[in-house]
Amino acid sequence: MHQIIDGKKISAKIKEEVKAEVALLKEKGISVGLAVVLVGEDPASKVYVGNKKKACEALGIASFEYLLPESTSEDELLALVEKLNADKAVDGILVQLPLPSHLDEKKVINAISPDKDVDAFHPVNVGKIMIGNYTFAPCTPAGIIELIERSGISIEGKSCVVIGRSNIVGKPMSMLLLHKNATVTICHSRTKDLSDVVRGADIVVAAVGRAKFVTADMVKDGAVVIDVGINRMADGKLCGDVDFESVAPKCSYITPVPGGVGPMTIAMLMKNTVAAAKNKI
Ligand code: L34
Repeated sequence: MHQIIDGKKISAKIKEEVKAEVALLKEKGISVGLAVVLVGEDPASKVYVGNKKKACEALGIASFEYLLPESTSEDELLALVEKLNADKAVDGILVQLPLPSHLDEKKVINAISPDKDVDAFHPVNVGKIMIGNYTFAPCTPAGIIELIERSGISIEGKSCVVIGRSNIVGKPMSMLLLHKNATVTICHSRTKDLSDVVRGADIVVAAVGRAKFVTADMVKDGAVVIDVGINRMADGKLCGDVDFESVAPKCSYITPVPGGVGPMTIAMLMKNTVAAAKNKI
């Protein structure tokens, strides 16, 4: 029988822990603040940014939301980042990705102070993750580690296959699993015999961005399957990168979409923001 890993439940627990920490800091006269910047009108991004604001409010974290028009210039965005870098009330800065195509994501990420980079996308923080000595782990991969460990699954020595090599998920995910002493393989669009590689995995993390990419024939009996995909179908429903219906019966554990990895990303963002606030002490 497979068990469904409930990301909503686990994220609620983490948020309770973070809320208690925020309250403790408040007693010491230390406030916690997060600035979230969204450029443009992407409907999915609006939902995610809205969820981040709600989480801040529920946890007692001050939320500074900047909803900028699609027409925002790079200079304007960089000027805002500079202002937030200097603002003592702001502990964390998050520029929601993807940015409209006229804005250079690399340049914008580079402008964020590494001390406030709660996404851990700045090259300094990426380097720290590589070395294994870091304050911020990127929210989605960090949330996945929590999902696995809080479900009582041990990572050490396991064969983990990450499908996808993005800077946001695939690459940092592989590093975090490696730090947990897993044997890690990264698959991508040029991987030969991808199905064979995935079939060898004890733990599969699917971050491809293609609906129902992982099918039952690709998954070993008893595997743990983590689905990072959020694909919007024509009927408006969300669908993961895993064909849940057919894959679930073969798994020991599987995450649903929605209600799996997504809520964990937000919980870990809250945790990183508190870590940033503690760092300024
Ligand atoms: N800078 N950009 C930056 N940082 C991030 O960490 C993100 N990400 C990804 C996109 N761009 C980013 C997010 O916040 C993805 N992401 C994210 C955040 C929250 C949720 C999903 C992705 C989420 O709340 N998911 C819900 C469903 C929401 C819905 O109904 O659409 C879930 O249960 O999966």
